[in-house]
Amino acid sequence: MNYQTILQEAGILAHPARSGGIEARTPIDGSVLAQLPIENTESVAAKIQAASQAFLAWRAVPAPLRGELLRRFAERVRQEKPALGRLISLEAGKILSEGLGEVQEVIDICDFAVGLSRQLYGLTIASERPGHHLLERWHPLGPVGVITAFNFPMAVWTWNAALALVCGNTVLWKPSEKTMLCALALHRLLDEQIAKFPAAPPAVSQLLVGRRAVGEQLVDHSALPLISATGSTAMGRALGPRVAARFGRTLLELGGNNAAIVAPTADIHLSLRAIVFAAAGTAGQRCTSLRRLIVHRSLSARLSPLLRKAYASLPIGSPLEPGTLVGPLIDASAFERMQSALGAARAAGATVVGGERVRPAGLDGGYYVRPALVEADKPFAMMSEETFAPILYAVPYESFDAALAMQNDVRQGLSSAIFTNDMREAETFLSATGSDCGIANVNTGPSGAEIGGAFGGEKETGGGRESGSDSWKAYMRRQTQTVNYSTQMPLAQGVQFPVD
Ligand code: UN1
Repeated sequence: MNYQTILQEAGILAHPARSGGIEARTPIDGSVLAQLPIENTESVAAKIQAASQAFLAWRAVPAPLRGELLRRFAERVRQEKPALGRLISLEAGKILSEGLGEVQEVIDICDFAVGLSRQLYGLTIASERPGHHLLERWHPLGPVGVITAFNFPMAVWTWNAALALVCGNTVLWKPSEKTMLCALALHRLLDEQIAKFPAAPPAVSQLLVGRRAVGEQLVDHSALPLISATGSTAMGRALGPRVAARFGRTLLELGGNNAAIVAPTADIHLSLRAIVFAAAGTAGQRCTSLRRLIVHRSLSARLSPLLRKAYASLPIGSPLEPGTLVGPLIDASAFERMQSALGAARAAGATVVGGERVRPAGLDGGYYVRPALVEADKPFAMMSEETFAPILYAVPYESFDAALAMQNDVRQGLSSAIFTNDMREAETFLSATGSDCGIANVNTGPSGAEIGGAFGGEKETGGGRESGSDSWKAYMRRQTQTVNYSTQMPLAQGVQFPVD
């Protein structure tokens, strides 16, 4: 299928190429897909103003009715799933199965949000005062700024927006400049439903295409009580204090440096499949991608050749071709960062297998690489860094405690895994003294989380939680309420304050 057909089927031709603005490219061969107009300071200010106005109406709409908007949106996404999945492949470079998987994640979180729209539960609390009613309620927060990265160009916005919208907030979305078409195609489906939904003001959700300055304008605007941002730790480090300086809240999903421990009792073949998907899948461009493998020394000699063999046979090429398992890196700078990380690994004395550029026929402008396996006898400096590329560092361990210490000994804390059939190891890994990450898995890799759980991590990963469980609470304000239904005026803590 040619690129124009993919764009057309995803409804993108409604946004014709224009001169000026910003170029949308495909990592498949580096070609330009479209030129998009971008927001300016005035248009961003107008959208923030519109979001603030829309909030005044939307917050008063009953939550189950807000959920109905998401239900209708998800229905449309279901119908358009193949077209949206192909667009993700085209613009983000994910293989088709992963593109479709991401669209499924969009649908899943919408379904979750629809159910949630009837479950925004508060609490009633026992009051210490007679004739008093003490309770806790959750109220809408305000317009929420959502800044997303290229690697999950549809799902991560939906994790935020679906929850934010059922919680009664309005949403302003600044997508990555690398995946604006995905944002346009998905948001168009929501716009369609908003237009047909009398209870929803048109500005209940808005898209802002532009460069970094657009994001900064959201970050600094006092009308936005919450900024949810996904991206690098460097981005979060710059953004967090700016929002905090105006007493705004942030929900940060930043870098990961995810490890898996392969213990002596591990099922090797199961582990191998999980490892290769987590490390080489999505061309290593998930926040949850597996980057460090900590292998019991007794297994290294067995696992290493199996991994090398699996890596050597991975089909690399256009993500639109059936059978491809590894698509392109997002751009040239991702390729350069990968090469410089591999250079540092070699300089540290590690053995690098793979990592070289691959040139599928006819796709010269794309940056394809053979996923790299880097074997070393002990951790070295570069292993502490997140390189957004398919590099898997493997090091041996002797004792379980040492493996656990190695797994936790990085600045990031997103996801982690252990492969073991030893119940004591598995439970210790999941215990308070085990993995220090936001996500900890047993006998499955660190990537590919379901939407039902809270997603996010500790330390330099930023501490935010999105998606399932009670993540919705981040998008609401909590109010403690006390009602006196007696004729007396007792004070808490028995305080006496007699007034005639
Ligand atoms: C990300 O890489 O930013 O767990 C999100 C996963 C996906 C989401 C990853 N469900 O790999």
